[in-house]
Parts: sequence; C-alpha cells; structure tokens
Amino acid sequence: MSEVKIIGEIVENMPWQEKDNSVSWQPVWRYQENPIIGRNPVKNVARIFNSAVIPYEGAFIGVFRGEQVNGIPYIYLGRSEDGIHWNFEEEKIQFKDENGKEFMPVYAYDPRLVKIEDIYYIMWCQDFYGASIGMAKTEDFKTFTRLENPFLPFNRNAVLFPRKIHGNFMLLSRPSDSGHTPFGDIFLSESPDMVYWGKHRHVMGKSSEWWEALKIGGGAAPIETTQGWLLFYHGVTGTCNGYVYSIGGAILDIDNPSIVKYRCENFLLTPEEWYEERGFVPNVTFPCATIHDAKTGRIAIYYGAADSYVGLAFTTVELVVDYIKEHSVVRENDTELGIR
Ligand code: BMA
Repeated sequence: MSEVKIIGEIVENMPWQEKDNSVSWQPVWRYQENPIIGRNPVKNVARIFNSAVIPYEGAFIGVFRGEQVNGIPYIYLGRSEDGIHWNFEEEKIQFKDENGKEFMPVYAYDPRLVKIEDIYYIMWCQDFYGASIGMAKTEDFKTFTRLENPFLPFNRNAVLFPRKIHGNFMLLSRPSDSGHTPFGDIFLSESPDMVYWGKHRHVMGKSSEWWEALKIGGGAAPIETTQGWLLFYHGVTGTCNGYVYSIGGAILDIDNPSIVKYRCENFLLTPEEWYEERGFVPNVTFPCATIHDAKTGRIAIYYGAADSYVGLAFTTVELVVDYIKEHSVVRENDTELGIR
C-alpha cells in the first residue's frame, strides 16, 4: 500500500464503520444505516440533500440544502455530536451583507463549507440574473456575512481549497449555461482577497469513460495529502432514462492544482441502493463534503442521494489513493497547466 498521509487536523470522534466482506474489493463503502437524513427532516422542509459538514468545537456542524415545501431550496444549519444524527435549525440561515444589511438570496442550493485560517466559508448556487455562485463567511455560525458573488453567471458548482496556495485563495468551479445543458468541465480560479478572482485554469473535463461522459463538477473540498490534493467529484452520464450521477476521484498537483496527476477511470460510488436510485431525482450520488482524520487516514464522504436524502460512505486515504493510482487514466487535457 502507498505511503500516503492526510495533512490536516486530527478528528478522533469522526464517524466511522469498518468495511464488511460484501464490499471487499471496493475502495469506498456505504454506512449500513444510510440514509442518515430522511424525508421531512425539519418543519417546512421536504428533503435535505447535497450538503456539507465540518468538525466544530469537538462536534460537527453543517450547512444543508433544504428543499422547502414551497419548492425553493435554501440553506439550513445543522449540528451533530457524532456526524451521523443531525439536529437542524428551523429558521434558514440569515445572511447580512458587508454593511450589515440583510441579504437573502432568491434561492440557495448545493452548499459547501470550508475552513481557511479559522474562518468558515460557505459557497452555494444562487440567482444572480441567472444561476451563479454565492459566498458567505462566518466565524461563529451565528452571524453570516455574505461576500460579493465571485463569478458571473452561469455557474452552479463551486468549492474552495482549505488553504491558500502561493498566497491566494483557490476555488474550483464549473461554468455552465442558462439551462441544464449537459456540459461542463472543472476550472480553477484564484484570488488574493476573496474579491477579485482570476488566473483561471482548466483542471479537468468530462472523459470518455461512460459514467462521466456528459459533465463533471467539483464535490467535496480537496483533501491535502502527501501525494497531492485528493478530490472527490461528481461525474454524469446520460441514459435512455435520464442522467446518472456517480462519485469519481482524482489527485491534483499540490502546488499547481490545475494539473491532474491521477484520475480514476472507474467511479468510486454509483447509485445502487434504494435511496440513491429512488427519489425526487433518481440515480444521483452527489458528494459535497468529507470529514477526515490525519491520524488514522479515515475519510467519511457525505453525499446527496436521489435529491432526497443524505448518504454517508467511508474509505481511507491509503485505500482510495491506491485505487485511484491503480486505475488512473490521465489525458493531455488533464495533465497540462490548463491555460490557453
Ligand atoms: C444538478 C444540481 C444538483 C442535483 C443534480 C441532480 O444539476 O442541480 O443539485 O443534485 O442536478 O438533479
């Protein structure tokens, strides 16, 4: 097995379940009690899915995509002692702008949550004369300061790296169009101040592997390891009965993360269980966060299932990095710096 370590915090109480024999060859296995969040989890919210969590004050906290009963998605705060059982606030997160004025987006979905230098950043998709990326920060999960939108429309999918690289914040995103036209590659942008974004680079595109042949998008915040940034992302394919969203894995260069060092030709997880195959949108597994422990190398992946539930899956940095490397296929489009 590879000598690979997670660089980051120790999270001794992270959720964990050992792999059972039925999944012996698979690098990623599901929590047996999935889904961890079922339907109607909080007043006026029909479904929670595509959500992000993080260790906080010895327990866990998260930002959750709550599909309200009026059909409009919004972001709700949740807390958990064990990372598995969650309590949600009934009131959606109230944002203020940098002048202290109330700011509520028209809608907000697919939030990610990333800690950089003791500040927690939330990014999501919101209306900006078309779907674009919303951004906010908090230090205490009581007040949430909305920052200016980093990008022009259209873009529905963004996640920050957990630390600056060469002194700049780094953001992965997936530019798109006004419809749900099935295309889209992952790009990298950087900013010295979270206001001005530039030095855009192409990271990776859809591939010829059937499970990610239509589009891809960043998932969980990249995990820093001794072999590069470990990225769990989503890959989409089309079938005669609709799209299928699977979870893929890649390793990006630690100093120049627009360079893909390894990219797994196989999916790491694809819809198989009832809560992934059956729901508001069938056949969706959509990763938005991980909790990981630098001491043991354990990784818990949080993913939206069928736009209806939250699922939890596990792996270790050694297992998953080995698997990605063993099945790696990188093309020119992946290995170049991504500037043209
Ligand atoms: C994407 C996003 C996700 C959703 C997925 C499947 O375009 O909108 O929020 O999970 O479609 O419906």
